[in-house]
Amino acid sequence: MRVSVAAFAATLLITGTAAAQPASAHPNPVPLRTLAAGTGVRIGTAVDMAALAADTTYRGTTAREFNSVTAENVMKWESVEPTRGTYDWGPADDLVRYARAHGQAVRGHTLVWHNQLPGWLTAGVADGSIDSAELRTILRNHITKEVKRYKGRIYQWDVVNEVFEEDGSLRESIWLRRLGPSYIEDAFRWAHAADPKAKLFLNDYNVEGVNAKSTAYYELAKRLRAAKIPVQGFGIQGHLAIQYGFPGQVAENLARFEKLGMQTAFTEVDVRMILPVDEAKLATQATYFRGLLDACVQARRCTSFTVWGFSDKYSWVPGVFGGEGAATLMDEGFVRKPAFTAVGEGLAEGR
Ligand code: 9MR
Repeated sequence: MRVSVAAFAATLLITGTAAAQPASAHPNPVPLRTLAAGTGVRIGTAVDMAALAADTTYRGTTAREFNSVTAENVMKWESVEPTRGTYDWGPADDLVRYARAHGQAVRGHTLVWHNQLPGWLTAGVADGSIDSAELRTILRNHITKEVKRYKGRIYQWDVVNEVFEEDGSLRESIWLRRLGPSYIEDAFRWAHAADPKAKLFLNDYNVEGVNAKSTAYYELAKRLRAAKIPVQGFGIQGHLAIQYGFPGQVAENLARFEKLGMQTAFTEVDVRMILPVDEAKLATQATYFRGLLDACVQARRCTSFTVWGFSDKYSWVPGVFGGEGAATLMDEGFVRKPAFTAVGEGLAEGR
């Protein structure tokens, strides 16, 4: 990425002189997805299917601004197989159809996780009615069925999600406990067999910079790739908080995975703050979004930058972190924040 003077001047024309101005001063700037064209990076969002059905502003913004979408919840196991053997693909199919109609690519999220598992599965494992051999078969069928259903329509799958602890040890889960660590490579093999063209990702939070957890992923990826296991991407969620500081060595972290021949992606970016909101916090937030975006744009193989929702109206943050929020690009009334402007400028300068 090189920024010419002309391109920089064009950026100012497109997006205004930025953070100093209130977000609402630019009622109709160039869509983020237009700015992203030519950067090599798709700009994405998680999609809340209930909001997409009910809220026209939400729907319009999703279509206008983004060229990649991720199901916030409806592709997770508890959603697609709430009762054993009974599938509900409706909402996930709706998202894939919506994306196609709007020229958007779809990231698949997520095949193997310790959260949002169906009750029949966790209960069966707990009471012993599902033994380890059966659990492995169930996992294989789940991955095969879901990946095959969307074969050719999902460009990246988060195959395993959040499998390490902060110290770099494998996370305690029913998968590790019952199947042992080989469940990870099995999951990638099964997903690859079901859709050989989809890029298959590891995905986690707190792995933006170089640290014990991201290094555990690096060692895992190196080992799996040496053994010819089909793992092609490292997904960095990017759930940041301004009170904890910006992570160090983000560029170095992306580069080491790319050196293994892998793609990278930011998959769930949001930047929360302790409420109430003020101008200084919003300005800091904008620099955090921009910092991750720039790392992606400047990396050689960073393919997508996805925000975990674009309006505070539907963000998961306040429900989980008491007293925190305002983590997305737009406020609850869909007014663009300085962070929105910063992302637009980062994309414009990255072309
Ligand atoms: O945003 C999702 C929220 O609506 C769900 O209630 C929650 C359940 O655990 O999952 C949230 O999404 C998570 C994502 O799937 C994986 N990384 C962390 C995200 C935020 O918790």
